[in-house]
Amino acid sequence: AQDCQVSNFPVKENFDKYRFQGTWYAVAKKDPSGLFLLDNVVATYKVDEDGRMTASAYGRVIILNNWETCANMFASFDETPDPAKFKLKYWGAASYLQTGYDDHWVIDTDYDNYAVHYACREEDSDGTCLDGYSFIFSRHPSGLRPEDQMIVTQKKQEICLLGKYRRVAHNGFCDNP
Ligand code: DAO
Repeated sequence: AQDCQVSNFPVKENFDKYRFQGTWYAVAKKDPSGLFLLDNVVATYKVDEDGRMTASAYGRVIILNNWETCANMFASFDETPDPAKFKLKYWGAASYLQTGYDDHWVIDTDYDNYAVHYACREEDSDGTCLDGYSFIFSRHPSGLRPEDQMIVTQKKQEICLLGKYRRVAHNGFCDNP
């Protein structure tokens, strides 16, 4: 049986930030409370000259409950003793966009097709997650291959989020930012 303790969630072994570079399309998402990125979410990861992982991301958002726009977000990652566990500092190109400092765990990836991201923002006293979010990324906007879907389903279960995801549409809304 699973205890769903965040500290016990398995993450990618020997995560290689260099192989993770490039474009990832979010194809599914488990939202946190007060969700921000709605759909058309695309993230591009890079490792800069000093070895620091950074990212830029786009996504459709709704600001102040009624204004729809594309958020242009920037992120830098602080490393931790576990190479798959980062702290994500993020901010927007515009001041009205969200800023934050979240966990950014790579639960699993094959670098070429799929990735499972996880962040818990608030842990309960029993060590389970009270408020978290997760992206399922694909290298292709069309989605995951059937063989990757099987692995991803297993990973969703390991992080106690099976059945909590919604599909993330890619309909071109943020293609001309
Ligand atoms: O959508 O509610 C939400 C949480 C998303 C936080 C914004 C993250 C922006 C930077 C993304 C980098 C790769 C995940």
